[in-house]
Amino acid sequence: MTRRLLLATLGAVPLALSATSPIDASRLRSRLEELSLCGRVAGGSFADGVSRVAFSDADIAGRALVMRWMRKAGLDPKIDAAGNIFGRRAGSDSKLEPVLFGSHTDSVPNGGNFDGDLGTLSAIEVIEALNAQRIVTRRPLEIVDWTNEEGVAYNNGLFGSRAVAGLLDPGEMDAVWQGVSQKDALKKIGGDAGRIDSAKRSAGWFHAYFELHIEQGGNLDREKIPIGVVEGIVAIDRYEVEFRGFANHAGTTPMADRQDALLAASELTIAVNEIVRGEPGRQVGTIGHMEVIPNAPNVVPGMVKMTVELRDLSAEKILRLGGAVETRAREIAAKTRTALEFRKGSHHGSALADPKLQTLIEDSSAKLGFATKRLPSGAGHDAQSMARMGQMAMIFVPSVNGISHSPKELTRWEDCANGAAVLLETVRRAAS
Ligand code: HGY
Ligand code: MN
Ligand code: MN
Repeated sequence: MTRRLLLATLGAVPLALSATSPIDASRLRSRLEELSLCGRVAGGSFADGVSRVAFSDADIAGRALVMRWMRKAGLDPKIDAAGNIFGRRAGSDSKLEPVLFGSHTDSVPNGGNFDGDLGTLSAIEVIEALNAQRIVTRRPLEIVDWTNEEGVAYNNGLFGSRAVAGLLDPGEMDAVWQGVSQKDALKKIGGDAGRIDSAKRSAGWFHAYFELHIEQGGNLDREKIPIGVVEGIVAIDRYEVEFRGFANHAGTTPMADRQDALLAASELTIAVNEIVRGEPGRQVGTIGHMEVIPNAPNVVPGMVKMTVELRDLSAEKILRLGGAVETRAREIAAKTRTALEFRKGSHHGSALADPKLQTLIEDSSAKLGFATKRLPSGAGHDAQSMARMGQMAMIFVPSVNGISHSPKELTRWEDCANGAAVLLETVRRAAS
């Protein structure tokens, strides 16, 4: 046994996928590259990332590719009322609950080529590998491409998985975004708002849920560890904030007479940073979206619409921080003589991965010669919706320099294939 193989067996050195790996690494790569064409900027390249926001034409094109590849793997893709795409592979005992695994293929604007895509396409690769090995698992297998995980559209993420888990917010189906109703957007992707309740499944409908995903942080890359085993996923609170001032002439309105909505929004942006960094911990706060109205160089901004997003493993902490942010927003509105609307946009509870499934991922990784590390997820995932219905676990692979939600998002091809191989081994064991 070579030294490298010995070290790999000990889990010290990642063993690049041997040529005999059942995962077809080159097909996974070429499909990730092909999917990246859906939402690529005109004249761009793979390195320019994607804009494949849910319900967009690019999203629809990406979903069509996923369904084509599911069919090629012998599945018969079905779209539920929430637009989720499911593909089921029979097991030897059809009475058993399936092992469910997958991810999403919608992206943020100017996003990366791996967030969600790796987990969704690797799920198809797992089916292809089992077909090639003529393995029939005892449990049925079900793979999924979730609708609107990112929640850029309608400012509320994990839409498809929340619909399945019965976690849609009251009135959520009446939302309108960029002039399109949630109902019409769903119709575009084959969903049906009128039957949205039919997407809901009962708790325990699956035996276990697994999701392979890029870490989107820098821990694994920095420590040169090929596989991450997620311990838990953060809680995420999003607020919609509006400051209403008074639009007026930029040249003739004295500074003292202004009701400048952007001044108020700017002060709140700095305040959020101060409040979130004002105590120890790994909590984060982001002002990611801001709309200035009328957004003209020679007009004092009359209105600003913005989002405040807070995240931490502790839902209690971000609830408390959200209260502090709202208090500061009211003080700023009074000081700038602007009117404030401060609304809770969405709350996604934190979720713990199942310890037994974490061990299963570690054992699968060790068998393949991959070192592992347990870590929390600062990113939200559909797995946190599935955690409300049963046991879930996530497999991470390194993000180079921890960059994500950016065209610079990058996971090495070898790490993509490693992740898919661990997903295959984990699913095979869980379904046996
Ligand atoms: O925003 C997130 O954490 C995830 O990438 N949707
Ligand atoms: Mn994601
Ligand atoms: Mn994302």
